[in-house]
Amino acid sequence: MNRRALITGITGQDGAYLAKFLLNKGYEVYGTFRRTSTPNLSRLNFLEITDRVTLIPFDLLDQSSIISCLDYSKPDELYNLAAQSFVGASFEQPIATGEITGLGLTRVLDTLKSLSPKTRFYQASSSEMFGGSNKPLNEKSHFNPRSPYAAAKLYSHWVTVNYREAYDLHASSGILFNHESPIRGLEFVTRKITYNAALIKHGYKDKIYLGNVEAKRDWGFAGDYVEAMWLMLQQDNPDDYVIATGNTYSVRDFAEKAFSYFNLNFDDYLEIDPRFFRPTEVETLIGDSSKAEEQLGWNPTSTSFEELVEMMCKSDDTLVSNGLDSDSRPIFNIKEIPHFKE
Ligand code: NAP
Ligand code: G4F
Repeated sequence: MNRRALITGITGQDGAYLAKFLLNKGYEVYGTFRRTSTPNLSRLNFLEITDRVTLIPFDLLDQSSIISCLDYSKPDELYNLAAQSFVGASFEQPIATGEITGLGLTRVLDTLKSLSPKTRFYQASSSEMFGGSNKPLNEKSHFNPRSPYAAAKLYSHWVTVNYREAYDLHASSGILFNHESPIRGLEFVTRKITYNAALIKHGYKDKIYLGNVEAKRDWGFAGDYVEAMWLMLQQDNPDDYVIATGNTYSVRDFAEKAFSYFNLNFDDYLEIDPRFFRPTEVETLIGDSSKAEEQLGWNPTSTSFEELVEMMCKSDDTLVSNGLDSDSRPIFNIKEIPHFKE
C-alpha cells in the first residue's frame, strides 16, 4: 500500500515542492488549506499537481480541524509546514504570529500524540532562531531569536524536542536556512527582487524599494531542501538537523545578479526605503549542515546561488513578458507587493 503523507501548509512554497517530491516517490498526499475568500492554489497549479493531492480545510488556530485532518488522512508521515512565516509581519502582528507559528505547533503535536502517536513528524524550524552570526551555525549553536517570528519558532522547536523526549514520538526538527524558488512569496526579498526586476524590464515599474541591502543570507533552492525533510523522517531515530548551503551572500549581491540577468544596473533603480528596515535585524546567516550530509546523505550544493537567481529571474521574466502577474492572472490585476508599507 502507498504511504500516506499529510502536509500542513501545502499551499505555501515548501508545501508545494514537498507534495511534488512525495508524489514522485509514490506517496498518497494530503494537504491542508485555509478557508479564504479565494483559496490559494497558485503554487500547486504552477507545479501542476493540484489534481493529484487531496486538500483538507484546516487552521492552526482551530484544534478541531487538526483532529479532522488526522482522522481523515491517517498519515504515516506528517510535515508541519504551516506558519505565519514572514519575519517582517511578525513585528506588526506579534500575537497572531505567536498563536499560529508557536502555539499552532503544540496544537498539532498534542493532537498527534493522542490520536496517532506512531505517525512520524517533521517540524519546520528556522535559522532565524539563531539570530545571526558571521560563523557557520550548527545544531549546537546558541539560539538568540531577534523577532516575534523567531521567538515563536524557537518555542515550537523546543516543544518538538520535548514531545520527542517525553512521549517517545518520532518527531524531528529541520533547522532550515533561507530557501527560495520561482514560487517564493512576493514579500520575501529574493522574489521581491526578481519580480520587480522583471516588472522594470518590461516597463511596468521604474524603481525597487528595499530596506537593509547589506544583510546576508545562506540561500538555497526550496526544491533541494524538501528532500532533507523527507530524509529526516526515514531515519530510525528522530533528531534535529541544520539544512544550509554553507555560503552566504548579501541582498545587494542577489539583486545585482538578478538585475544583470535583465541587463539592468541595480543601483540605477534602487531606492532605500527605511520602512523596510526591521526593529531588530538578523545581519548575517550562514549554516553548517555537516550533520545532515553525514547522517542523511543530503547534498547541500545541488543548486548553486547563480543557478537559483537565474531560475527565479527566468520564471518571472516569462510571467511578466506574457502579461501575467505572480498568480498567472492578467497583469492589470497585479497585486502590489502584499506588504502594507509599500
Ligand atoms: P509560506 O510559503 O509562507 O507557506 C506557509 C503556509 O502556511 C501556507 O500554506 C499558508 O497558507 C499556511 N498558513 C499560514 N497561516 C496558517 C494558519 N493559521 N493555519 C493553517 N495554515 C496556515 O512558507 P514556506 O516558505 O513554504 O515555509 C514553510 C515553513 O518553513 C514555514 O513554517 C516557515 O516558517 C518555515 N521556514 C521557511 C524557510 C524558508 O526559507 N522558506 C526557512 C526556515 C523555515 P496560505 O497559503 O493560505 O497563506
Ligand atoms: O527575505 P526575507 O524577508 O527573509 P528572512 O527574514 O531571512 O526570513 C526567511 O528566512 C527564514 C530562515 O532564515 C525563515 F524562517 C522565514 O520564514 C523566511 O522564509 O529577508 C531577508 C533579508 C532580511 O535581512 C531583510 O531585512 O532581506 C532584508 N531585506 C532588505 N530589504 C528585505 C528588504 N526583506 C524584505 N522582505 N523586503 C525588503 O524590502
